[in-house]
Amino acid sequence: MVLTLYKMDASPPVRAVYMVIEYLNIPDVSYVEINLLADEHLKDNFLKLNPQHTIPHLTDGNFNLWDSHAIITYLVNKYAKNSPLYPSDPEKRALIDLKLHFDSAILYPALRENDERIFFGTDTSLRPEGVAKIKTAYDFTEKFLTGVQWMAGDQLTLADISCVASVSTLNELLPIDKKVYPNITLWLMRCSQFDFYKKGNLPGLLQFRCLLKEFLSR
Ligand SMILES: N[C@@H](CCC(=O)N[C@@H](CS)C(=O)NCC(=O)O)C(=O)O
Repeated sequence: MVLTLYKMDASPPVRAVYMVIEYLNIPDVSYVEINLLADEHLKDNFLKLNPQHTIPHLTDGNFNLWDSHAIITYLVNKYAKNSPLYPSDPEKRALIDLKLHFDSAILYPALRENDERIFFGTDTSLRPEGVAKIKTAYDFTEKFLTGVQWMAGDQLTLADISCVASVSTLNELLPIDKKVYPNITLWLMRCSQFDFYKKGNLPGLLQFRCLLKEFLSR
């Protein structure tokens, strides 16, 4: 069945899905552009698929799925059951799930709280409470990466892909100080060496950077 991904490249969770598609080499994915800045996610045809009106959104035939974390685990379960990205061992998988929930609950909300006020409001700088949320997110991430190379276990997994989409984008809003956050800095460099990152994350990250610059200089 042909997969269709509803997307906007600047969106970090969309880029997490792109990276997994790249890593797993999934063929024949078609793409539908949803321009959030033009409210295309609020149109009836998209709301019928996804009442929560978020991207990324995936259709696989008649099957509809949204939330990047649900989508990337579905893709591995369906297309690459034995992939080291999401091992089936219960403990290894649980630690990956833990970090996927960390992304959902801490990293991505820190991003959204800040960028929503800029892209959909009138703010042209970060608010102190927004900065504090990003610092808290960085502090946790720094601790998680102490003495280890990857977010969950001893190899790159879905946890890294999901978290790096958010952290690389947070870095555009509040640059990561390499003296305060040496572990995050090294992990970000490690992740950015991979082809799937260069193809799946970098182009949209650069679009995010341009949009941010444009909106901050209004
Ligand atoms: N936890 C969700 C977050 C999805 C999300 O909030 N996406 C944003 C774009 S980055 C969006 O669609 N915003 C439009 C809206 O919420 O109405 C995921 O991982 O997919």
